[in-house]
Amino acid sequence: MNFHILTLFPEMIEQGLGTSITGRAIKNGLIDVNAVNIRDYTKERHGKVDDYPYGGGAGMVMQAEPVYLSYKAVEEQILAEGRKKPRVIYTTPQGKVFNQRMAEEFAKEEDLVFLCGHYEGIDERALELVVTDNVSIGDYVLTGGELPAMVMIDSISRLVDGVLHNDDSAKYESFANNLLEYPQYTRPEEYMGLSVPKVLLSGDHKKVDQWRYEESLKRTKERRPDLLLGSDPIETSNFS
Ligand code: 6GU
Repeated sequence: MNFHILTLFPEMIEQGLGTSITGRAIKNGLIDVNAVNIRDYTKERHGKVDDYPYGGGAGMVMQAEPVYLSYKAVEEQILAEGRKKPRVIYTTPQGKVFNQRMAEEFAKEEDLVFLCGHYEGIDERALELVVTDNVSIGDYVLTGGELPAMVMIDSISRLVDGVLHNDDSAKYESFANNLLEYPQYTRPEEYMGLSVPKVLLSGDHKKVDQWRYEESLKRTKERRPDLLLGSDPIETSNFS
């Protein structure tokens, strides 16, 4: 899986994803992170990539050309290597809110391009020319698209075969079947007067599975009833 990130801050992406599980996945060749500096594609002096907005208003707007040319360079490389034109995700609070189902859909792609904006945004013409998907990570404002791109790349990467050591751990967790994960315990059996639920010590796998399912359901009803109502169901199911 190849991630290409168009950004003014490539070191932020490299540092952020170069650590921990994604860092190991890069070293093992399971994912590739190609952070492309948009500034390398300006033809203006002093690496200028932004300008005042037409019509006035606060802040600066990223110019169309360096964004367009940096995308074209990535597209050219992908096509030259014999792969198809990639989806291009623009990280923006004006996009569809990212969820596990979208992570699963994006994980099927061989290449994904993330376009990270800064300042007051990007010239609309560049977006019109290159973007296929507008995606947000939630209803709040951030200073740039790098953190959202890293959030999405992290959640997509852990769905790539081999990235997680335990193959099962990507299945039985929060949001699989629209349920939150059940509580987990490890040694010791008692801590500060609090005991591990007896069923988990019983060795009866059927009873353990049943208990975990009930805890998942209880937790989802308490904390995220919206998931059960299925406003955005990952898998349509009926709970009674
Ligand atoms: Cl995806 N991008 C930016 N720039 N800001 C955001 C966001 C994304 N999601 C919430 N705020």
